[in-house]
Amino acid sequence: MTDFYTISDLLTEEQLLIQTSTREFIQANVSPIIEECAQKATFPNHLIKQFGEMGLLGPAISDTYGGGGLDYISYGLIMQEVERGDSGLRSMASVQSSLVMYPIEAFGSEEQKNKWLPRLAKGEILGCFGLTEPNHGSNPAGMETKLTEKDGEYILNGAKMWITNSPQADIAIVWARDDNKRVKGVIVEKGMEGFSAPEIHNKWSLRASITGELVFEDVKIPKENILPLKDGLGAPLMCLDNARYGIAWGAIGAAMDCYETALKYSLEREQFDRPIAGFQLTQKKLSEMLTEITKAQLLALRLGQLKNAGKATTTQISMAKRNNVEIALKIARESRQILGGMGISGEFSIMRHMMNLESVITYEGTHDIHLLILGAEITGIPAFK
Ligand code: TGC
Ligand code: FAD
Repeated sequence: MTDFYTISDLLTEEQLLIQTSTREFIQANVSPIIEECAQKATFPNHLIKQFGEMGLLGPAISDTYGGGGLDYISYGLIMQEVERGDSGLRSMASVQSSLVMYPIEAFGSEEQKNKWLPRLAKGEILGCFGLTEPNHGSNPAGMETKLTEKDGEYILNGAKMWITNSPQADIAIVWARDDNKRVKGVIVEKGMEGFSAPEIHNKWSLRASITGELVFEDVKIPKENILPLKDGLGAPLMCLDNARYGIAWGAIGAAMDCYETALKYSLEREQFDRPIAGFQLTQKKLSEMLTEITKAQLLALRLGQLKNAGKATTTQISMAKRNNVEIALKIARESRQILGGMGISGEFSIMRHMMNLESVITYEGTHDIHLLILGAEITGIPAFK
């Protein structure tokens, strides 16, 4: 376990226990099967309930509604250990926790919370989050999906694109503009007439995660499926704050797995009659990886403290998501080099992490969009307006 600055000393007994038990669960249940799932582009569905039983779905959601009632550092540690296994599984868990359970808890009615949250927490049902559209990714403000009211009925029309979990999801949290052009959150249920969720095939990244579209053709939405407590684009952006926070931790897990694999390999692999770990160029790579992992861990921990205190800002979260995913991707690429030809083999996890991280650096706000969010805060001039 990579912990050069003994950050574990700063964690509580409970947080350490959560970290260890999640890591052991992932090692026992994910590591043995995940490469094959990725090669075959299938999602290990049986794990959803097991994740629920382990408390990995909605860990920071109130225990009143079946969530874990844990603090945000515990949530981050869970995401880190899950992503050590695979970013696709972390995607499933973070969508369920931060993008489906969180908006229901934060913006839903008491009935909606009681109806959906306990089953989502147990992994009995799976959710997805539809914000991105075919014509509006980085700029969700342009969304075209419409929720119109006609004779006391609500009708949903439009389409969402690149939606994690969508073909398998039982419910979708969908963002649409109403007749007053306000963004509303809607719970769309599988089986509603006019609603379909075709899968997107041929991905080279996140192959063990199912991604799809959401298509709405005159879908009748009962009023009780509309999230009543918040409207406006700020509502989905609040969800993104939570999910991006989890990714800032999660990416470190993928980075640690790559670094630890490369370190072990470099000590065992001999060329020119000595371990390749003895060459200065390998040591430079390993030293820089460890330095970047340590900086990312410190950034995530401080962000977790701020989040627990209710003080983490969108921009602080952007900085951590952007930095930690970038260093994870660089570490995956450097680790792959250390393994030489073996680096491209599915016998090791590195190439899978590297391919996955190409999605992680794009979703939840692209690398450049996070840079511009920072730039807007520093200068007071948003470049994307
Ligand atoms: P802007 O004008 O800044 O704000 C619009 C309204 O929202 C309010 N607001 C917030 N409220 C609460 N919390 C926040 N963090 C908020 N940020 C903004 C703001 O006050 C305003 O309110 P009002 O009442 O005046 O309307 O918005 P903008 O359109 O200029 O946004 C700019 C930008 C680029 C930052 C934003 O659009 C953005 O973040 N774009 C990136 C899109 C993105 O990240 N999409 C992610 C889709 S989900 C996904 O990728 C899941 S992957 C899951 C997985 O598999 O792990
Ligand atoms: P675009 O917005 O078209 O951007 C293309 C390029 O232009 C990027 O490099 C971008 O940085 C750049 N660009 C855009 N605007 C600017 C600007 N103002 N200045 C400088 N450069 C700019 N979305 C969901 O809603 N729910 C999900 O569950 C979900 N899961 C996903 C899973 C996967 C595997 C992937 C790949 C994506 C997922 N997404 C999801 C969508 C994701 O959030 C978007 O792909 C992302 O926000 C970028 O949008 P886009 O792909 O339309 O790219």
